[in-house]
Amino acid sequence: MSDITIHDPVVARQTPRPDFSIDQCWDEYTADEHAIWDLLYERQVALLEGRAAPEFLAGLDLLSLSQSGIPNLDSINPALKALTGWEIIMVPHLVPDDVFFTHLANRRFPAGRFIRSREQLDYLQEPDVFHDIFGHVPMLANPVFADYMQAYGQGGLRALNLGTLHNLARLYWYTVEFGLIETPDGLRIYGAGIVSSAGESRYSLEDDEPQRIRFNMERIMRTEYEIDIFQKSYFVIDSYEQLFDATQQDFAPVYERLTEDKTSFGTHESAPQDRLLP
Ligand code: HBI
Ligand code: FE
Repeated sequence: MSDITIHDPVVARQTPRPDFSIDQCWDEYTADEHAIWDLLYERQVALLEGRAAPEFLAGLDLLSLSQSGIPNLDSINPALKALTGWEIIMVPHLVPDDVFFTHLANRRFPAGRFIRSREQLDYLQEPDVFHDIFGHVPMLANPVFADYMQAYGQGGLRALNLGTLHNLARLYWYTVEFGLIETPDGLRIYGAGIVSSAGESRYSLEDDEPQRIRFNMERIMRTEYEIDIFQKSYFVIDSYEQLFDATQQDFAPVYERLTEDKTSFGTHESAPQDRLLP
């Protein structure tokens, strides 16, 4: 964590609390930072009609995210808390896994304070306030997905002690970050990494290159991922209940199989058991 350079002066001057949280200091965002948020927001919302899951779009409305500028936690948190008991905390950068999972297990979503520069509009490595609040938070307004995220945090804490964290990180990657859902109107996006990316919002649904595989938790836990290119595989759920139910099973036999049989799949590999969608 120490090699992260912090460009945001409001972040750099703060000493994180023991839970790694810092203050948002919302009134210290500059007009240009708010303008970058608006630019990203307008571009994504235009793209996401007919591409994002209805629950994601509903979350934008429920949390009044169409308001101009970077959201103020003092106004979005009471609305989110009333809906599903979740709240957003501000953090200076990626936090250690155990801290991250502990927050999720307590319905707290860690979001970066900084916003990307105009040179980084299309891609940045580190999650900024747009990726975290525009990408992740609307789905936290959906009760079933909100339950899944808390159960995921609890599972992550268990996985830390079992040495199976990398398997759990894959589950997060292929659902929370890059998940697709099948709806009566066709495939839709609910993953934060896709909805916050202009290019991948189109590519994930319309390009012939990636394979789209029906959700299979153990298969996901065996699937590698690359962080800085469009995904070569997407996993498609039938419902958010399917996601939540997957976290309610006893993980011990799953972890036993993952530990005994180390089979893993590359990002573009297919597996015999895969049920592919067109
Ligand atoms: N920290 N702030 C922050 N945001 C994340 O998404 C995050 C993190 N720490 C760890 C982490 N994600 C990963 O371990 C998860 O992808 C599993
Ligand atoms: Fe993310």
